[in-house]
Amino acid sequence: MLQGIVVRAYSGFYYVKADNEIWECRLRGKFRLTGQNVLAGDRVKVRETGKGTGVIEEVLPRATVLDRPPVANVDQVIITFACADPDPQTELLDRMLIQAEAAGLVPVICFNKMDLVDEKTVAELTGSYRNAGYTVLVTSAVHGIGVEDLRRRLKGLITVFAGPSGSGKSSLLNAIHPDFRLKTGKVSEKIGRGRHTTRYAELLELEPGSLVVDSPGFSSLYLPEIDKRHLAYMFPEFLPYLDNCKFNGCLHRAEPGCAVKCGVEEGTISRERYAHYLMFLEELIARERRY
Ligand SMILES: Nc1nc2c(ncn2[C@@H]2O[C@H](COP(=O)(O)OP(=O)(O)OP(=O)(O)O)[C@@H](O)[C@H]2O)c(=O)[nH]1
Ligand SMILES: [Mg+2]
Ligand SMILES: [Zn+2]
Repeated sequence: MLQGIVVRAYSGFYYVKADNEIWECRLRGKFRLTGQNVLAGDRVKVRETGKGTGVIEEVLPRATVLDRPPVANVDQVIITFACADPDPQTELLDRMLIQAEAAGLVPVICFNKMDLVDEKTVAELTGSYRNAGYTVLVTSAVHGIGVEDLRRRLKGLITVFAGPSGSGKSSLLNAIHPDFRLKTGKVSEKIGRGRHTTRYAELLELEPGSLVVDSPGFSSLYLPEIDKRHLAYMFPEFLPYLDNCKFNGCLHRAEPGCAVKCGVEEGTISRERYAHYLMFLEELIARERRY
């Protein structure tokens, strides 16, 4: 049997790269019974059925998996937002940070289209995330700014570019490697959103050992299955405060003597990030109640 990696999964077809060739594959029937899905990035065993065609017989254990975009075995996620056009939705950004953390991935935040805004806006966008301890890149795919730095970070890894439609994921990948010639699409002037130009997650080889995944944009994301008591630990800037709350089991809402709230008052924790924490906490509590 061949062993390869799914480079693209699309409407029932799975394109598997094995032996430096692409095999068009179907899933073996048993996958329908077990309900197991097969994602781009999955390492699979394929039984050859014809010239360039095969059946996926087995999916090897995954190192990592993301829900959105649906992709397996990536080492790194570059969360890509535009500084403007479309305006960044930090709630979605914070959800994506939690998704990455829950998947065991260290995220990199990339604010693209820096050419569209002034320095002050860039500083405002990046400030609270750098403060929180995240790696934040600032790029312009159109002007090639920050592209070299981005390219360096991809070496030897499988990296997925994730983020809303129109943020410039495909444009950045084209800037990194013009041979990709990925389709890009204008942001709609009327509704101020991207047009969902990229339709499926696709693994692309940047150079031997370095793979990138272009993926379709999305605008909403459920929180992963996490315990509500763990949520605060997924906001890195909360960590120095978490041992200093008055009450054991403090959820950092309205409890007296909450050190996290002190951090917000002092200005070391951003109000917006804290507001998202509270929002996500309510979401997890509501979910618990439903079960
Ligand atoms: N001004 C400016 N425009 C950019 C930049 N990067 C991308 N764009 C434009 O933004 C639009 C959307 O870019 P895409 O690369 O298609 O965005 P995407 O994130 O791949 O979008 P989906 O595939 O729909 O998820 C295109 O018109 C690009 O030319 C940038 O750095 N500056
Ligand atoms: Mg795209
Ligand atoms: Zn607290």
